[in-house]
Amino acid sequence: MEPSKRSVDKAAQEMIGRMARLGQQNAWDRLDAQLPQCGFGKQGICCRICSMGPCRISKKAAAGVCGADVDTIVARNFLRMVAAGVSAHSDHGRTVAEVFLAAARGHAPDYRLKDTTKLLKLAKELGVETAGRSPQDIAVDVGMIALAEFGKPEGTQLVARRAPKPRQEIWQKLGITPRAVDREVTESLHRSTMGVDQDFHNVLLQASRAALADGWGGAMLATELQDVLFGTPYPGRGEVNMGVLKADEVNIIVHGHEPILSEMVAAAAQDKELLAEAAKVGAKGINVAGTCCTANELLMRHGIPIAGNFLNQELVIATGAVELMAVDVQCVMQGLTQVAKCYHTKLVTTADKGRIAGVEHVSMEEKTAMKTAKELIRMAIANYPNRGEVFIPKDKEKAVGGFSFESINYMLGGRFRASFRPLNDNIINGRIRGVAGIVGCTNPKVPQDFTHTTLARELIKRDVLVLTTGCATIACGKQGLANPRTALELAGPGLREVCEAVGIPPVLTCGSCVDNTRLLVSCSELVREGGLGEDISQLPVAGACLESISEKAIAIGQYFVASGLLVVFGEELLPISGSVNVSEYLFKGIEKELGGRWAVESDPVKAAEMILAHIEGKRDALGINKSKERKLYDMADRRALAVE
Ligand code: BF8
Ligand code: SF4
Repeated sequence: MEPSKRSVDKAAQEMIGRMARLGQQNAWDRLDAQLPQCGFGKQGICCRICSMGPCRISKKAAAGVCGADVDTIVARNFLRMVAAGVSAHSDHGRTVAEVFLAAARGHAPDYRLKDTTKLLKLAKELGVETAGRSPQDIAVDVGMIALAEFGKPEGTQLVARRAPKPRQEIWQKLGITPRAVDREVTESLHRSTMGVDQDFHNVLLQASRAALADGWGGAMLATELQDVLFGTPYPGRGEVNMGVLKADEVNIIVHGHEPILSEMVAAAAQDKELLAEAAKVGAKGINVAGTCCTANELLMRHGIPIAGNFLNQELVIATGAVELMAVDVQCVMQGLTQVAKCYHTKLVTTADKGRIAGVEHVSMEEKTAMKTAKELIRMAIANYPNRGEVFIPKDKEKAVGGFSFESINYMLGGRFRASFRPLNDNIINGRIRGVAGIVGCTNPKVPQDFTHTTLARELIKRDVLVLTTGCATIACGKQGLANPRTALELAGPGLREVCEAVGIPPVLTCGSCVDNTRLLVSCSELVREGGLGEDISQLPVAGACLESISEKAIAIGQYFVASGLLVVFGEELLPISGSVNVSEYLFKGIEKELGGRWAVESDPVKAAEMILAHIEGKRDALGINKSKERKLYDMADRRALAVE
């Protein structure tokens, strides 16, 4: 297949072509070898959870051996995907909580608590006494409470109280206020095992509760604690795409998810001794770049360049310019081992829970983090003289990263009156029609980056502010959409005016996949600020994930929906089509209960229309489309609303 059909990213196209010429395999080739993929799996109608199976629903067999019908099977599979996604985000969150606690206790000397303002705010929220206490002492209590949220025997998630009151009441009424993360994941697995929960609706209610334990629990805590530990992101410049690799420097790629590793590697790369060692082998410096969500974390906090997103991971190695790729957890393709064998690149696993057969393992422990990071860099330096032919695509784009909830608040309102007011006002007056979150991965079934970026362009053109996370952020970055200079040209007049006045691009990079919780917090703030209804479900806001690979994306989608939002997903990527009842519920019925719903659409232009129709419907219901007609704003109004 033509490289241009596999990716819209020019650098990726070059590398795909090069790998094909060299006879090297990547995910696209492996997908070809898998075709045609199993139609039962696509529809979610196969079950192999007990050994009377595997069973699959067909014209010949309307039920599994145990009698489970198609609704039960599809719903159970969906619940298990959600539970796996929740476990991934939340286990990441737990690791952060452990390191946070160790740092507070002085047991992780290389980590410091960087944002004590956020620490105090979090402490207050969690009921920790702050008066007359040192940040360390406060952090110990915060860390203990946070860690308990993953496995406490009683009670519900504390940060879920951030949701607007009516939202919390909806959850209570349905009995889905999330409890401890471990409990929700365990119960999900129990209920979906053979012979337990066999009412699809009941199964899907648990899917909502488990997902909420992620969005308003484990993942939210991950973001919060990471901000305290590594600093809350504020906008800063960076660069995105494979052109960030340097021909004359030692290139190190950090890949995966937990900033526990990448923060240390980034800091160690500035060590004078190591720079001198690099010079000794003829390198002009040490260049750290990221792929996938770890890259987002580094761009958000330090402006460290991003080499690419999920489907770039193998291509980056094929440049021949990567001395070492250090990976931790999630979205790390085992296929990397084969590509790395074709080059001098050293692939190293660092998380004890994420090892790859035949790959060197250097265990990253919080007590010795800096020592380990330096060891990794020394391995990379020692590998520099082994480089063969290097081919680095030129493409890279400027991007502004760092839009946390706090920084959006600050950018909009200014230091002295940090607030969402200007955003609410501009939504109410119609200059901004609404807000859309574009999240998710890249999938070889879809031309890489195509849907995320087309959708983003369509939405900003129509005055919808776009917030991005995960690999969608990197896709937008690669296409210049996170660069205010180029992206503002593409924005509609109202959005452009506001963005120019406030000094933000129309596409905001909000971080990694766990940072989708920043979007939830922002939605709560839009409600709290006033004028846009009482609950998240009333907001002119939607989420979209048209390129997804991961169970995490399903968990995110479900917690967005259970928070009251519309989520548009790639059609082939949501395996529920085998059950009419499950589909009906997730596309329609759930809206009556939770105010949000799923929709599927693979065409990004049509998806944009769907989102716009949703946004305008919400605006009509709020009555703000009418008020716009009544009130024409003059310059003084505009200044009052948008400037500063
Ligand atoms: O958590 S966007 S491919 S890297 S799953 Fe993975 Fe998807 Fe990328 Fe990050 Ni999120
Ligand atoms: Fe088949 Fe039922 Fe066992 Fe699933 S649980 S494999 S449907 S017998």
